[in-house]
Amino acid sequence: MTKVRDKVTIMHKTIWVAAAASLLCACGEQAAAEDGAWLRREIERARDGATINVPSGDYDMSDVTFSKDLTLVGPPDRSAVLRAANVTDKGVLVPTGGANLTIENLTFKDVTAWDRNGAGVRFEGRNLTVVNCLFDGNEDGILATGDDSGVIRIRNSDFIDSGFGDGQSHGVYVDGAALVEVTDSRFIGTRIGHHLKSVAQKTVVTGSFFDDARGRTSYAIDMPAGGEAIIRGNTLVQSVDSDNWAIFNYDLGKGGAPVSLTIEGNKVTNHYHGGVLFRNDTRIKPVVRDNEIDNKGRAPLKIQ
Ligand SMILES: [Ca+2]
Repeated sequence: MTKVRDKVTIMHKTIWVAAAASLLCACGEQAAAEDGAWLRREIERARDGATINVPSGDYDMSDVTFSKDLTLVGPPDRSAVLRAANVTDKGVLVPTGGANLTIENLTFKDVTAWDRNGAGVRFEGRNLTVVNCLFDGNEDGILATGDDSGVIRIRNSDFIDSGFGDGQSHGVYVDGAALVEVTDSRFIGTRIGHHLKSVAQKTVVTGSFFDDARGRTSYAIDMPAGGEAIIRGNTLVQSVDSDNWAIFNYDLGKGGAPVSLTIEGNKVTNHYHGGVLFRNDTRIKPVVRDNEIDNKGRAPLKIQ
């Protein structure tokens, strides 16, 4: 009898909870929104150029592909969390075919893929704008496979513990664009890969913070197709166990052309025993000035 009574009590509780949930639903969109399927439908139904407000919640979703222009906006505390419980093909959001995407105030978390390049945003569109987003524990925060006329702008965003750990995945990897611009953002603990890898024709990084932390990060900024590069007013920490000795890399390992390299007004703390501020494997003469280097390693960091 005791067991039956308990069951009845539990049933009453269940009914009460269900009633409360439906009341919440009647009050607004909050209760229905904690559901990846809901957001996937909203994206499917949205008109070209639409803005979708994404309420606080836990959105389990993968490989949401679209070719229209969209803006997705979460609450300012970044409590709308997009993640993929299952292994994805490419990532969570996958804009394609010339799509322009703006994301604001969203969190992307714990994304994996079968090829170890699971991205919060796998960007195959044209222009991408990222404002106040958090990328936490993904194999790639953003992997943009490139439209050579595209513009990728990242502002006030965080990339924490990115990378599978095999050196093939990064905080942000842009494999072709006209411009990559990173402003007032933070990259911490990228695992073996680079915090930022840009194959864009122009790369501008200002006011941002890069810390290898416990990630054994390789380069803070890798520019393997040269181009025009401006790295100004950033703060960087190279760890004692960084996967390589340099903080910035500028070469033509992925084609491109040498145009210009400016490294100025950065503050660097170097724990690595030796190493260099930048590696330049091209003929250009970089502009390097007003950088502050605080050496903590047994041998000093050289400039080049
Ligand atoms: Ca390094």
